Amino acid sequence: MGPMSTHSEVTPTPTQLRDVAVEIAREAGELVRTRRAELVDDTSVAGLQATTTTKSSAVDPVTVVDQASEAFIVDQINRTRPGDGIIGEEGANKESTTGVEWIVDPIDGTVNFLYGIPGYAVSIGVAVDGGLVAGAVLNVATGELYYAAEGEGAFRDHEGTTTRLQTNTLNDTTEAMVATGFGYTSSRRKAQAQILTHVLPQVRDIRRMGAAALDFCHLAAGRIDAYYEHGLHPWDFAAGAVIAREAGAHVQVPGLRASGDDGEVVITSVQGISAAFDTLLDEAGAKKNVPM
Ligand code: LIP
Repeated sequence: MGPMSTHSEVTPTPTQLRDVAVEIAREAGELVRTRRAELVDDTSVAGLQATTTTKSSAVDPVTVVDQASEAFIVDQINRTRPGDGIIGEEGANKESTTGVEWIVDPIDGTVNFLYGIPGYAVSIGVAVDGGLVAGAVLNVATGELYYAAEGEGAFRDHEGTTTRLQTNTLNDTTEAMVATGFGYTSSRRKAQAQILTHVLPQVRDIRRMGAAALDFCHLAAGRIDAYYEHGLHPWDFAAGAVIAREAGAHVQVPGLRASGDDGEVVITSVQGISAAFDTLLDEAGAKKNVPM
């Protein structure tokens, strides 16, 4: 039995909420995989491009598969947890009557999805009374399923093997593999590039992999040592933040009512460099918001 939330019904435990998120992510991932296969053949993504529109800029795509994935996820959440709230990238916005909220990115890494770069994910985070408690992230291209519940650790399921995740151990930022990302407007990208000129010479290397949720999972799995990015929305970071935190990472994310348009920074890293990395980013001007 879960803790009593500020609402009348008994709130499910983080593990119970995690398991619902995992199941829905698996099913939504199958929808994303099959719909992409229907729209793309071996030689051309024209079918996918023909069903794609744009949002904040001409290079911020949304495909019919993003929309179909979110519609499916919302339907599944409403069937399973009808009183819960939902916030989704493609418009889902439902108040909670239970204190439980689902924060959904139906395809995180949409540009990778469009180009066929194997790093795009269904990301489902869960909050209770505004605090993130569970998350599931499925890399649809590789089948790697990451998941975590508050106090219960972080895991990856892949090809029949379950691995408990733990961040790397590192105490020197000059040896840190750092992931980051860039926005969809020229003005924000120019500011982000200027910050990068200060960061790049002071760390091992940079990776820009194109999906925030997976960047958090790569940190949890020890594939990178730190990640920062400005302008993420709650659906980009909600699930990944729980997975990285439960794998031992230091995690700083905006509130769940923040708008990515304000350009707040997300910063997460292995514990051993968290203070030094924060200072490095501060000196690079990265602690200030980078608006659109
Ligand atoms: C993406 C993020 C990525 C960021 C992209 C975009 P989307 O989310 O996952 O980290 O660099 O600009 O915001 O739009 O693919 O859901």
